[in-house]
Amino acid sequence: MTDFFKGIPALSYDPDSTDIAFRHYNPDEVIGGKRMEEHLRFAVAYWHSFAWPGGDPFGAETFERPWFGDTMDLARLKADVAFEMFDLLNVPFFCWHDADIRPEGDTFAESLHRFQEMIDYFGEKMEASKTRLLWGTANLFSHRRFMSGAATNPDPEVFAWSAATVKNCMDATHKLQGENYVLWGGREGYETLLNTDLRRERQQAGRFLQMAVEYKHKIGFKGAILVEPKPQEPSKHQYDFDVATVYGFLKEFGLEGEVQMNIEQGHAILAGHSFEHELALATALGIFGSIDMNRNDYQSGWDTDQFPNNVPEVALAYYEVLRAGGFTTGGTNFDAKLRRQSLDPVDLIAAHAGAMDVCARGFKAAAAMLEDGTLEKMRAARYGGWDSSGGKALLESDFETIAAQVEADGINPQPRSGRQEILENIVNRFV
Ligand code: XLS
Ligand code: NI
Ligand code: NI
Repeated sequence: MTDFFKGIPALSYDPDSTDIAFRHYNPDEVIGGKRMEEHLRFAVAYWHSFAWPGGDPFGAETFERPWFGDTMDLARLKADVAFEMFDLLNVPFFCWHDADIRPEGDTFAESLHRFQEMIDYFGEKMEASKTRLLWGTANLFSHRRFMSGAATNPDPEVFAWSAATVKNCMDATHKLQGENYVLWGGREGYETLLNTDLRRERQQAGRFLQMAVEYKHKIGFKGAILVEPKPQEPSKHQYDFDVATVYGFLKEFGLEGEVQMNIEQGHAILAGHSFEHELALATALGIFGSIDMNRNDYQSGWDTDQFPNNVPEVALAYYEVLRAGGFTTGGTNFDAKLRRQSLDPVDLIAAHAGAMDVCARGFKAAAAMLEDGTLEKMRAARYGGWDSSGGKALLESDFETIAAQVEADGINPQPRSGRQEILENIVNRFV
């Protein structure tokens, strides 16, 4: 045991607590035939909680964690503290990038060796813990070698380095029995067209993703390959802008049956959508996979990765998750970080506890709205005409037939209320 979280007791469900506890998240509560823990499938993000030093564009590190530094001993200390936090929070999952868990070496081989040593260390820790791996991923954006992209880099050596890195991260994810493998584009985009061969870069990214899928099948990895869309950051123009853009990309490279989406709240907002829009679209396209739960600051206009704290917003998101049939391999990953003034170990625990409670409240509201059924009934009624024989026949018809029919039958559509306020009032009864 380290003493990092000294004096902080393990969290439990205590609805009347005024201290740090779960007031809404009861992992064992059964909703719709499944325990809440199995519905929500919470995960801690290793990078924000243990690797991020608290910098912003105007200042460097504010956190002074005892594991900061470049040695393997410190990397193991970081892992020890991380698993202590997973236990305190009783979270079923965690997620990592290679760069979060091992110090970078002088060569590819040295970094890889350190990474594999840490993966084995994780393996040992996981034997003594309930926490499993929701997903692994490669950090192909922090080091300066990736400044012009990874798969989309004008330099083929960076493509090669990135492919080798993803191969090894997939091996490690497979070894730890991870449930998914995530690819977030990072710097797969461009700053200026003046130095960019857009067509070539997209081809490179498409081939790279095909290789990841080929390799998944080669090693028999049963988890899902997830792409995480994000607009504008870090590259000004990202090839993976949003769900719709990524779907077009998957279609172009024949990957729509192979790859699903990891949708992040903050990224949806940056793209000018709502979280629930991105979720509903992915579901409609058959590519919904998992979520990164966080929240952006609505004024600053960038990806602030705050912990979620808006129950109505979260409820509408989980409503779409439930309408999609819930998670299979996916889950709720807190891709969220503390504010840089939140220095204390207790801040880290409180942030996650609060976020888990916000999600639990949102989820329960969503489940109750679905169970109540009024919203779905009203939605179905709105499209009722399409279920009639006339409605169904219309889509099998053609312009000429329809034109003749409109005249012959004297078709004369009457506008009907969309009932938005009434529907919003219904939602308000649950949140
Ligand atoms: C960054 C992304 C990143 C991915 C994993 O904005 O959200 O954290 O989830 O690489
Ligand atoms: Ni993000
Ligand atoms: Ni993310």
